[in-house]
Order: sequence, then structure tokens, then C-alpha cells
Amino acid sequence: MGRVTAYADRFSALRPPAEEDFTSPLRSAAVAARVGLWLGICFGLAFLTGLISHWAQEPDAWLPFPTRPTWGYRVTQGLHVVIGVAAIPLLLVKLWTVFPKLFARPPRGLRRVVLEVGERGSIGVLVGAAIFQLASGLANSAQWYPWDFRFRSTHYAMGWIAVGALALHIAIKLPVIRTALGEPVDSSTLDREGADPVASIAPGALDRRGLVRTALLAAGVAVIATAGSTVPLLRRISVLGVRSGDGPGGIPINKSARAADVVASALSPDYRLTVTFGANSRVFTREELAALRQTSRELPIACVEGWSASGRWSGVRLRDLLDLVEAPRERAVRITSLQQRGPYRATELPAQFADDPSTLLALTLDDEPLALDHGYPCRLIAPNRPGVLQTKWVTDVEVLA
Ligand SMILES: Nc1nc2c(c(=O)[nH]1)N[C@H]1C(S)=C(S)[C@@H](COP(=O)(O)O)O[C@H]1N2
Ligand SMILES: [Mo]
Repeated sequence: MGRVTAYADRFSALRPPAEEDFTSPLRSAAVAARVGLWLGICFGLAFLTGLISHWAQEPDAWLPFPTRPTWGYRVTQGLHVVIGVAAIPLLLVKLWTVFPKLFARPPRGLRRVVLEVGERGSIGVLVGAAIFQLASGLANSAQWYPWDFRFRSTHYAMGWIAVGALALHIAIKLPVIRTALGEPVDSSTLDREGADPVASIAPGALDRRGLVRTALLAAGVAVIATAGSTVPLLRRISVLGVRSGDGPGGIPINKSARAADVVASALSPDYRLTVTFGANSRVFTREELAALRQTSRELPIACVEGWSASGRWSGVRLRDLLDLVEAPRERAVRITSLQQRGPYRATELPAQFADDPSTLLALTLDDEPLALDHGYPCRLIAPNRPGVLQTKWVTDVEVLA
């Protein structure tokens, strides 16, 4: 009865809730620290794999991106997306456990107020950046772009902000974190005033251990539900996997020839591939390319959105073509598509990729002529390279100065 009147009082006075109004013992530092530990691990790994992804897309990196292992980007980017999805339930539980703190009364004394404002400010930045990263990443992996900003640079910048705010948050909270993790999860040492330990003993009530396990279980389910986009064995149970794995040759199609508006030019008898190094230039029809020495490689398409699939590609080694125009080694190369518009119509291939014997202009996938949607007449396929840079419908190869 007492509680009902308390709610009624508050309602009539339109008073915001106070920290003590939240009586659940589940909302404790003991739970927040444990869920926070896993969340911190997820954010750390997402940050590192994110840096790798950014590095892979920077053509002028001061440290050249390696071309080996061929499946490296497939693993790091698959992890990046799966970890981000796993972090969503953890973040929700974590925010729920600390929610009452939002209504904590401000402390007394100037020094304490200043400290509190600093701490709350850093938490505000952290929460905002964390929600932004997970929401924008999830939308991007579902190929849904309900925004106007450039995804890659914004997600990258916000990653630094999130990790900086996280480091500050951990530093400030370190004493609490150490106490919480050093004691059993049921210890009430760090509980808020007003938390009601009796509530957790009530039969059937979820206890703290149960809540932490449920959060981790939800993260595990999220992983299995998305990892099928990268791990073939999980494909059939991955209901949330963005790509099903079907498409010609078992490789999904990202942008179709129709969407790229290249159907006519790709099928035209006038199609030519031009390879240029300064004044040297050679022009090839598709038949002429097929008459050159053919090389086969098993290589994955690993999309930044998290899905990936491997196939056996055959075609002309890019280095063989560069030799035909007498291009020296250690030169970057510009690859241009028949596609007229869009950010991925042309890409720059750093020198280590241009010279790599596994970098091909593929004409076939699994011994079938390339499907129109996979880049017919020919497409770039290079080892350890983000899918977004594996240019389809290639018509120009130009050695850069
Ligand atoms: N010309 C061109 N090439 C492109 C794209 C594009 O939009 N235009 N999309 C890229 C992206 S994002 C990916 S993941 C791969 C996918 O190749 P696939 O459709 O053959 O699986 O192609 C890449 N090549
Ligand atoms: Mo992609």
C-alpha cells in the first residue's frame, strides 16, 4: 500500500523519480561492473577491428596494408560486425542497471559538484557515442542508410570518441569496478540507498547471477543469429544474417548490374578493357583476355557489412597485364568500372596488391563465366581486400605516377 501511495503522490506532484524510488536489487554496481566488463571487451575488440577496416580502405596509409593472409579481412570484419551485434543486448542491460543514477541528487560542495559534472559529462558522451556506433553500424550492415552523413568517416571518428570516453570512464570507476568484481555478485557493499535486497530473495525472482547470465546469453544468441553471414556452417540458423549466401556461385550480390546501370555497356560487343602506363596502352576484348594466360585462386568477397563468401576465381593476373604495358613494380593502380555514378565506380589499388600474384581480373567464378551481377565481363579480385574495393565491370586499368 505504501508504495502505491508513494507513486500516487509523485504523480500528483509531477515530481520526477528519485534514485531511491528504484528498489530492484538487480540495478546494482555488482551487475553493472560484470556486464560492463564484457561490454568493455566488445568495445575494445570492435575498436581494433574497426581500425583494421579503416586502414584497409585508406589507399595512402603510411604502413601498407598486407595482402596476406588472404582471409584476414574476412575474419576481422566478420568479427567487427558480430561483436557489435553482441554488444547491443549488453549495452541495454547495462543502461538499465545504472538508469536510477540519472535521478541521483546532486552532491554538495563546489569541488564535488565539479567532479560530478565531469564524470556525468564523460558518461553522457560515452552513452551517446556507444548508442550511435551500435545503431549506425547495425543499420549499415542491413544496408539501410537513413542518414545524410558519410558513414565511414563518421563511424570512424565516433569510434575514437567512444573509446576515449570509455577509457576515462574506466579510470574514474576503477575503485568501484575492483571492489565489485572482487566480491560475490550478491554482495550489497556497493548497493544504492533504497535497493531492497529482500526483493531478490522472493521466489521466482530473477537474481543478479541470473541477470548477468541472461545478458550474456542474449549476446550469444545475437552472435549466432548474425555470424552465419560469414561462417557457412551457421548460415541456416542465422535468422538475422543479412546475406543468405545465395547468388551465382554461392556468392551474394551486393549491387546488381541493373542498379549500377551497366547492363547495356557490359553486354555490348563494344566492351573493351584498356590498360595504360603513361604513353603505353593496350586494349583488349573479353575474348582476348580469355586467350591470355589464365590463373585461378580461391578468394573471398568480404563485405564491410559483415557478410563474406569464398569462391574459385579465374582470369588474368593483373601483374601480367601490367607487364604487357611495361609498367614497373611498386606502382599503385587505378581500377575503373563501366559504372558511371556512385562512390565505388573506381578504386585505387596500392602497389603491394597490384604486384601480388593472386590479384586477378577474374573472368569466371567456379568455372562459369562471371554472372553479369558479379561483374561480367571482368572484375577485380584481390587477396585480403574489403569487398567494397573489389571493383566489378572493370573497363580501365591505369598505372599511377
Ligand atoms: N563497380 C562496382 N563494383 C563494386 C560495387 C559497386 O557498387 N560498384 N560494390 C562493391 C561491394 S560493396 C561489394 S561487397 C562487392 C560484392 O561483390 P559481389 O556482388 O560480386 O558479391 O562488390 C564491390 N564492387
Ligand atoms: Mo560491400
